[in-house]
Amino acid sequence: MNIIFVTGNENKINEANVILGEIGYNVEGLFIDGKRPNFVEPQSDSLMEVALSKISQTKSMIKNSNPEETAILVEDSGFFINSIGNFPGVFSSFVYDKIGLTGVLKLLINTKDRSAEYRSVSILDINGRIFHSTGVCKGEIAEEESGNNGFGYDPIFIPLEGNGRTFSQMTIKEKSTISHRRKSLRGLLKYLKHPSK
Ligand code: ITT
Repeated sequence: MNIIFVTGNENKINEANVILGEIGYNVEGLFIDGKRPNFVEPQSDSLMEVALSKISQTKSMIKNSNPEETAILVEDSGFFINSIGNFPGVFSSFVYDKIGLTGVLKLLINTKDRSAEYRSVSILDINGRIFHSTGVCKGEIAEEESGNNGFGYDPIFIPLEGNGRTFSQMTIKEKSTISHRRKSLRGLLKYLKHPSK
């Protein structure tokens, strides 16, 4: 069974390949006419709604070319900071582009509670049947950026299970043993056929 991961973020495909690849699945990105398709992002405060909308947009784009035995995967994540009302949440991409990590760190100056979490929602469409799974990774916001790996908020996020290192100070394999994406994607395994079938 092939898994087509519909995302514009190559890092997410790489992580999905580590998480599902070590148990034999191959995850590929979606290209239509050689390009990654563009999606209309719905105005919603729910990760689940955003992910479901991407599934239905994908299905109308590949209506006549969706081969049997292909699972369509969408995974939507966000970064939620406790002390500022779970901001940026569904606006994580927008906030990252507009104010960057420096701007986010400024929001937390003199804030004692630096707890935050990544949340992930994965939706799988197998021949029209929809399955879903979620994952959370809890941690703290660092005082400053550290590390060169990962993407997005990783340089300022210290997961509880990471010996004090940010996600950016870990290899993709280390991040993928504890991440929100791992919990969310591995939760889909019960719906997927064994990779050799
Ligand atoms: P697609 O929607 O095209 O899949 P995206 O990059 O917009 O790609 P998300 O909507 O899932 O991805 O995530 C929103 C933002 O949250 C993303 O741009 C990052 O800034 C941040 N984010 C999500 N997961 C992350 C992770 O594992 N590490 C660091 N930042 C992450």
